[in-house]
Order: sequence, then C-alpha cells, then structure tokens
Amino acid sequence: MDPDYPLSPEQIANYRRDGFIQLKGVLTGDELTAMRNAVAGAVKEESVNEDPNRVKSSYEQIFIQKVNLWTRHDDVKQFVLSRKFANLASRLMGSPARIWHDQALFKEPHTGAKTPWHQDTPYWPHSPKREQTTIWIALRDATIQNGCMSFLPGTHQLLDIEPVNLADPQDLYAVAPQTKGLKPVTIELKAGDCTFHNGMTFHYAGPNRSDGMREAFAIIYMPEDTTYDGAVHVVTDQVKDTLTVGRKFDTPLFPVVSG
Ligand SMILES: O=C(O)CCC(=O)C(=O)O
Repeated sequence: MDPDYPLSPEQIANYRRDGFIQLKGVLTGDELTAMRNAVAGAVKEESVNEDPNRVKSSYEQIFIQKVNLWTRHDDVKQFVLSRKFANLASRLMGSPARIWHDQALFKEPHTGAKTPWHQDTPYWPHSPKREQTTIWIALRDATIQNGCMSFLPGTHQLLDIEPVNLADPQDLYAVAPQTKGLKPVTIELKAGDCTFHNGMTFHYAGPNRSDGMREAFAIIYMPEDTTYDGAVHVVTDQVKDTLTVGRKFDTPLFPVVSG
C-alpha cells in the first residue's frame, strides 16, 4: 500500500484538539476488498467451533471480538503491519508508532447491545497513557442504524477517570460528570473510511439494528517509548515474562511499524 495518505497540519491540530478525526478512503478498490476478505475470513475461521446456541455474556453481546489476528493470519498481518496506517498514527501521535494490538469488532445484527461510553487507555498496562491511538476502519458502511461510533470532543484531556466496566456500565455522568453538556459527534463511515481516536477520548457505538453485520477492524498503536506498567491485560498475559515493568515494549509482539 502507498505509505503516504495525506494529512494536513490542520487535520493534525484538529485531532489533537478534539481527540478524534475522520479520514475518507484510506482503503479503496481491491485493497479494501482484500482487507475485508482477510479479516472476515479470519473471524469466520476462528468462530467455527463456537456453539451458535450458547447464551452470550453481556460483553459478548456487544460484538464478536477477535484480538491480534495479525499474529495468526498472514493475510491480516500485511495490513496490520502496514506503514500506511502506522504513519498516519505516528503523525497524529507525534511519535513513532508501535503496535499494541489489533481487533476485529463485528456487531451482530439485532443483538440490541450498544458499546457503552468508555475510554480505552485506562484498561491498558501502559505508561504514560496520553497519546495511544486507534484506527477504526469500516470494512462495510458504518451507519447510525448498524452501530457507527460517536465521540465526545476534548475528553482525551480527562486523565483520572475510573475504567468503565463494559459488561455492566455505569451511567456516563456518574463516571465522568465533567462530560455533562458536551455534545457527542456521531460519525457515519463508508466502507474504507476510518476514524482515529485517542485512547482517552470517550467513545460509544449504538446497537446494530440492521439486518447485516457491522464489520470493523481496529489497530491500536502506542508511542514507541511507552513503558510497561505491569497491570494485568489479556494481550500481555501470554508474554509477560518477556516484559519488564518500567521498560519499553521491545518484543516481537509489539513492533514499531511507522517509518
Ligand atoms: O466498535 C465498537 O463498537 C467500539 C470500538 C471501540 O471501543 C474501540 O475501537 O476502542
């Protein structure tokens, strides 16, 4: 992929002011089809042994979530490690971009489950927690009807809020009374468009009320010099023996991919 998707100084300034940005057409044509097929194929393959009649937990009702597909599927890996996405992340963060993890986020039709308002970085074993960023790529059109994302502008400055329990969320105003009066920005995306959001920006997605799957894929980056703080997390659990508290994430699972 061409590593240079244009980003103006004004767009970077807006991202840093608001904590999110929408970019159109980061993937088009054959590239979009290839990425959608790779991710949807990987999700299907990894779901094949699941019992469709199993009662899903409230967290599982939010979406089908498959984490770190790049480590198991070469056709997904080429996109996750691509310089095109990483260079965008790097320019927005203002630092070289290291992979934290990826995730397929497929909202199933008519499940009724929303993604509650939350910030991301409080869940992560990172220090500091200021600049992490997520590219959220619509593999199919994301609309209000099927659960596109909304953001609360400027909330990436709220650094001391307790993490929201996504399976049993409290009311946003109980968690973060500072957000009262802020107007959410809801962003519908065409397939191949994306948003980037700072991991501290409060975001939300409505339930999927359509007949089709809401297919999205997120790649999450941290600044290269982010250090491990030792907190428990599913992504670091398997490799915690290779990490040292207070040191950078310098292991093969967390490559620096911008440049
Ligand atoms: O896809 C969703 O519904 C929510 C995604 C999200 O919370 C994220 O990418 O940080």
